[in-house]
Amino acid sequence: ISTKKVFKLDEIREHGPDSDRPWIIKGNKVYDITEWIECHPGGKVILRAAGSAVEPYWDIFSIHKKEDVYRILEQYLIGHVDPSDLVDGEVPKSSIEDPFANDPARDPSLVTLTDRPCNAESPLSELTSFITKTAVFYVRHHFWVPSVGKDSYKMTIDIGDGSDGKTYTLDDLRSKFPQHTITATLQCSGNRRAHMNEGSGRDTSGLKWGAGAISNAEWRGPLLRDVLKDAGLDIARPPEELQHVEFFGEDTYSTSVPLDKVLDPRQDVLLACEMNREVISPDHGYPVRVLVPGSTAARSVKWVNRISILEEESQSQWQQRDYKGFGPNEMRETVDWDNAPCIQDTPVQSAITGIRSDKDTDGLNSIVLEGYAFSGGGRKVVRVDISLDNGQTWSQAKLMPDIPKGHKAWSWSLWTYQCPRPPAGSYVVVKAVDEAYNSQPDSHGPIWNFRGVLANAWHRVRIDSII
Ligand code: MTE
Ligand code: MO
Repeated sequence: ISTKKVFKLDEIREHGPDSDRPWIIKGNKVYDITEWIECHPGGKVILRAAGSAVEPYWDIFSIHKKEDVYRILEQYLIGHVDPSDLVDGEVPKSSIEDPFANDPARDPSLVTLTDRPCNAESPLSELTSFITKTAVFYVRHHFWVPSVGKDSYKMTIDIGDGSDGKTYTLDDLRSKFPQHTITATLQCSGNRRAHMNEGSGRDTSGLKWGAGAISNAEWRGPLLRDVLKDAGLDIARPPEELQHVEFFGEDTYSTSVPLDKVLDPRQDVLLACEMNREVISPDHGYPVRVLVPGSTAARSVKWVNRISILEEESQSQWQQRDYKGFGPNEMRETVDWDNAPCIQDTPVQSAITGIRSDKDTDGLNSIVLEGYAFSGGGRKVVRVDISLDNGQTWSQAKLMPDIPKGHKAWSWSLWTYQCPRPPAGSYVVVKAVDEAYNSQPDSHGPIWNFRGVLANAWHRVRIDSII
């Protein structure tokens, strides 16, 4: 296709969200984004701009304003806007509805990485209690917070038998099924990405989370398997070809988990309607979120309104082109996304969240270290090792006696460690071991991956930096 072509605005408008070949305008250039939609990190949301100028959307979604995005777009250039349709050299911009207008007010102590969409860490000082208060539970959104009314809320369950599926109201989910309570930690696949960048000296793509993209809460709601059974799935003997369960969020986010995980009553996969004994807050999925304990948090879909049983994994961007790990030599341009497994269970992790000065029983200067340790798949943390000399010698931290709820260890273990104050400039280090005797790697270089996921090397902190 020649990129010298000139298009009238009327013609461009025909290539709107519902057309076979959607176009967008940026500046005075016209792009056919048909091929981009499939690999666009935001999925189909880009269609909002189809048939018109993209700038008003990118003003809102400011993460697009960077060179690599512009470079991708250039591949789809098909021509220019007819100069006679331009006003002062620009396409007249229509005002658009701000989708972030309904985002809730947030606790100022959250450590905000991006505002629109909201991505915010829990302050480390809040991660020293077993249950994280809802207001300071980390927030990770790909889009805005959709507003879903509790009376208009409907959940459709499609059991993969070719029928239209069965629909449930919030009241159905709350009153027709036994309600279960679990405590479970959610951890973003990108937790500690900043540590991976710093530790390896190599940058990765993605938000630079420290150790606060993780939190623990109490969740309550029906078991998803009970709802699937009610919708007609033979949960004792599901059809052999059905292997995956896909969750769709009101914000267009979607992803899937293996059906086996959902059907096992001891895996505690919930349709959570409560978080910390209150209705779920808007940021965490009001009115219903899926809670897949032990799996990376990306699978716990918020504002879920449709669930489908499928033969294959979700084909969404977030299943197929994100949340996968690769070797330290592999780069975005050459990796084989299709053959890499998506992250479900996560490896063992730990971090130091606090160091404070104290006096020991003899009145001598000491320090108390605090932190969390967590492993995926419900594997319990059995030991936390501490070094005060950057990994030369070790001793064990004390695991807190918190009592998690659920069939497996879905919650983190908090730990403390008291010791004489080491000399300034010392590095204190933590690493944890889970019940399968998995341990953490000592450094990030060998586990570096270009997306910066699964950063779980030993956490080292220079002692004078945070006392
Ligand atoms: N669900 C929807 N619908 N939209 C999202 O953007 N983000 C996922 C997951 N579920 C997301 C979602 C990711 S990547 C993470 S880490 C967790 O939600 C974050 O959950 P939280 O915001 O309650 O901490
Ligand atoms: Mo995430």
